Amino acid sequence: MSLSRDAVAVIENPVVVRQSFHTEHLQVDRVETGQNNPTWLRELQFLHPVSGKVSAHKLVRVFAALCVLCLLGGVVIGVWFIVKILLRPNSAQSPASLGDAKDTSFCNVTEDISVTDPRKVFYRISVENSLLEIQLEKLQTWLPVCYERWNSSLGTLVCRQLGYLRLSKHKGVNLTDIGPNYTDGFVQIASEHQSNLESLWRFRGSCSTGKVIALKCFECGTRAKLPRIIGGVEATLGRWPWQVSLYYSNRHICGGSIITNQWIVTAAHCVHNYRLPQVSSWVVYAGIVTSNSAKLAQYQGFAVERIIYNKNYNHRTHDNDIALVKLRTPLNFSDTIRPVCLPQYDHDLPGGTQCWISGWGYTQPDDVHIPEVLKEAPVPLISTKKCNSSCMYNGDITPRMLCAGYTEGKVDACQGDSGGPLVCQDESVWRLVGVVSWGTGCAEPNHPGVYTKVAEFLGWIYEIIESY
Ligand code: 4AZ
Repeated sequence: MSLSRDAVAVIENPVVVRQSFHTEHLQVDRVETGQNNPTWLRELQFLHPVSGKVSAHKLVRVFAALCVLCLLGGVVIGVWFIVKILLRPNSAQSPASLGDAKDTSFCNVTEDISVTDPRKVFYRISVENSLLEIQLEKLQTWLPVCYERWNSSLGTLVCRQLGYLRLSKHKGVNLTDIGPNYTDGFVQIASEHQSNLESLWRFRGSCSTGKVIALKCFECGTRAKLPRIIGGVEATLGRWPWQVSLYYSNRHICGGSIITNQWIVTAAHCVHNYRLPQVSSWVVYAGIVTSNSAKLAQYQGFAVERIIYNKNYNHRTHDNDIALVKLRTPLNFSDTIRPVCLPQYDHDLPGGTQCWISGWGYTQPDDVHIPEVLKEAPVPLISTKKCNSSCMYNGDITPRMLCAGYTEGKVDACQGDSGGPLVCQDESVWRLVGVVSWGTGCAEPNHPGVYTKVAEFLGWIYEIIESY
């Protein structure tokens, strides 16, 4: 991750005006006085090519003419300078631009914070009593779901809508046990076959089974209450418990994120060049913040069983830059090793949403320096409209990518952070919204980090995890 050096304000280079006399175009004849003349005089003698004899009077006139010319030139340059300074935007007043080597003021595309939510049905699980609650399109209230025609496959689908990988537990709870909070009616599962989950739910005034659904989904996206460094950029153990380091031949190559006890999400470009049969050269380190070989020798790395990168990955455009790594043995979850949640279906976060990146990537854009300790930084999402504008990536951002960072640069992911997480906290859980993918340089103005948009790959992730 790159936190670029706070450079001092750079004043724009004035154009260096070189005044040169192109004597080579002018014939300098041999003059009798030739070799003994001082240089300046020799150069002036071309002005009198016929005789080569220069009277003092003429010399004074030429000299005076030159002085006038110089004076005029000076005045013109001075006026040009003043006009340029007056026309410049007042960047010194903006603290964000203090360290900018490049002017970002031309890139004032306003952030589009409104996102249209395509969802018609909303789901939540009550923290108090684990009841599944549904909000149907035109109704404002959250309703419990009648335990009729319910099964575990439906439970898995509901959990996945919410960004949880799978269902952990489900049961029917007696209406008499849930208290007086639910008086507005129920949601019931339609008796006729439905092709999608959204059209399955019906409003009912009563629930004939006398039972409603309670569920628990696979737990993810939480962290233990651990101490942290205030104001620091070095992460403490347990702050990003899903972060892993992917080692290839004893070298840190990329980051990754734990999503189940056997699966890691990373970038396709991290693993694309090292396909089979070198799977055995990969080792995954989890539950660490210090990533140097000496320290890691104390930890047990996890061997890799399989690497699957998205077959639509395009190494030229960076499109579909996502891969899954399966571990040979499952991880034991603890305070320092935990999975992150996936994004909810159809739920785009607006530009400006504060998210976080973490990784062991380069800490200076121009310096091949890998930090020992995991670094973290907050980065706001940037809407694709803004990121695709001509002042940023000019149309290179596909619907499977998203941008995060700052117009003025300075904080960004960099080489070595690739494959690692961009996480955003949503409804109290942390979700893997992006995977560090690419960008023009690191922390450059108008070139924020580009991330694989995980929400576009939910179906692919579930499919792979179920089939391998
Ligand atoms: C890389 O080379 C890389 N500034 C990763 C992220 C970014 C640039 C390059 C974003 O892996």
